[in-house]
Amino acid sequence: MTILSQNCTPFEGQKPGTSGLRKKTRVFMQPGYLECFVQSIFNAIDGVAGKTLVIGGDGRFFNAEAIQIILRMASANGAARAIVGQSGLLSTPAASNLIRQRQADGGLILSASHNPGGIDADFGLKYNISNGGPAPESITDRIFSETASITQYKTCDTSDIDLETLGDTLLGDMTVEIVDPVADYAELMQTLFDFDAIRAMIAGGMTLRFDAMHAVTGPYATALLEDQLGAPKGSVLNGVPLPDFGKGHPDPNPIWAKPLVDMVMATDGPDFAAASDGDGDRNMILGKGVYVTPSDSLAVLAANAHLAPGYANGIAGVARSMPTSAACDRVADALGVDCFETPTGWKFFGNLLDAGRVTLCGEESAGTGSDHVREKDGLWAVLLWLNILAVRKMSVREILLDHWSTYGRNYYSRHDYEAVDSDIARLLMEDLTARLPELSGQTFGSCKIRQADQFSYHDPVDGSVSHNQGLRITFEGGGRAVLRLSGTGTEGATIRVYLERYERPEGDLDVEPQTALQDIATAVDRISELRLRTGRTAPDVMT
Ligand code: VG1
Ligand code: CO
Repeated sequence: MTILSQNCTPFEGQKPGTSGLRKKTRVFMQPGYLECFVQSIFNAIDGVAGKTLVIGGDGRFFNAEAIQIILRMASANGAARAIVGQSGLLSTPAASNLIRQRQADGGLILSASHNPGGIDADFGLKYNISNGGPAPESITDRIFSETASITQYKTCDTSDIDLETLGDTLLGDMTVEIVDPVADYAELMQTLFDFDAIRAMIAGGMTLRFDAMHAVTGPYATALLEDQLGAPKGSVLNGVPLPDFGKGHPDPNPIWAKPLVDMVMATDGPDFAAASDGDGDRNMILGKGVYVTPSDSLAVLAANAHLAPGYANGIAGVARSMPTSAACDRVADALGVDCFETPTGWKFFGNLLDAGRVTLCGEESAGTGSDHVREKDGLWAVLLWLNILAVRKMSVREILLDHWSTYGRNYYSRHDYEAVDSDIARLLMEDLTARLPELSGQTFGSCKIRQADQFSYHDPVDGSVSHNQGLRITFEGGGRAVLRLSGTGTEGATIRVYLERYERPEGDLDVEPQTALQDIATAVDRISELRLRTGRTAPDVMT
């Protein structure tokens, strides 16, 4: 085998966003594009000589080809071992688990997560560090600066590796180990949850559906829910991973997983339903006749986690991204544990988890997880919900109503305006940022602004500071709006508007959320001139 040093010129814009680099698939497929980014990652971490890497992805179009390219480069750069999921598949949480279990030095996860897949859709790649979590900003900044000055990458002239046969093979001096993508993850889940109790609940007639959305969780959900927990065949829907996710968006929300939502809203619907995203780290939870907002789900999990064996000693603390509702803060208060507010993106939870300051983390975008790995974890959330249902012997709706009548309800919704002209979006945010200091005290409709600022995060563990993490507007009476630009899109800009209003336990807990948030939504539109400036009359997605 010959090691080749290929000359290259930097590609513009290889800047990792909220969760790695995401671009149109055809952009990633340009000759040298993936190679330049991968070599920049290797350069940024002082090379991979002698190191062990975990490699896998969500199975989308270009997944297998990209893995072959990465394997050749890892070998040429002197890596000792690459642990690869069979067929190139690894869910993001399973990859995180493998990095930790095998004490690998890091991992490369190929995914654009909830973004659609296909040659005309999206592709992505991110680097995770040895704790199993996404590289922190200090490393992603270094990667980006490497991409701007790269002149050469290393690869080798070998034929493709067989990704199907389990076991070890050699690629140059590097061992490639193909592993079952599900086995270690499923074993970890068994240590956390009471499988017997869940099995008994399902055998007793509790019905469930899990929509894998033709993405990576299909094999995981089939193994866990059907094979191990005894849910009847067919409980897992769309369980075969497809390179284009069956042409859908593998985004578990009421828009993209509408068939599942319709199913649970029907009178003969299942008792419990859930969906996950492209790479298996998100979850949407539904019960018969009820959608659980992700922020509420985090709060319910925090309040009930001790009912599962893995969390029987209680939780050390909880962390949520800033735009996530404050529902979990009230639970943390009641439990007497800390609650941290971080910027959007799982990379900000890593330090808190490593330091043992928090056990549970969550984001309003349907991500929840715990210290069992360093990524959010869709099936983990599903299993924790099932464990709680099995112990409390109540329906999802009853648990939710009980939660609200104990802690009050944080009415919550996110409104997304997608593929907005980038300049218009940037100007909107800049102008609003400039006006923040003068906003407090002003009244828009029925909403009086108490405070308006830009969120900066001071990491309590390593002292690092991250600026410009979203605009916050709080209102008299406890309402809040947050505006930020998405860091995962591949087309124009996506403006996210997060709306929240708290209702006390004695108040009206059963208002339709969009109605409950109408006044705040109208005020935000007037404050930001969003509709006027973008020409949009309604959000593309409301979660
Ligand atoms: C979105 C979500 C964020 C999540 C990120 C990655 O980021 O808002 O909460 O961590 O996606 O999730 P943004 O910058 O577009 O708002 V995943 O499941 O797409 O890796
Ligand atoms: Co994801």
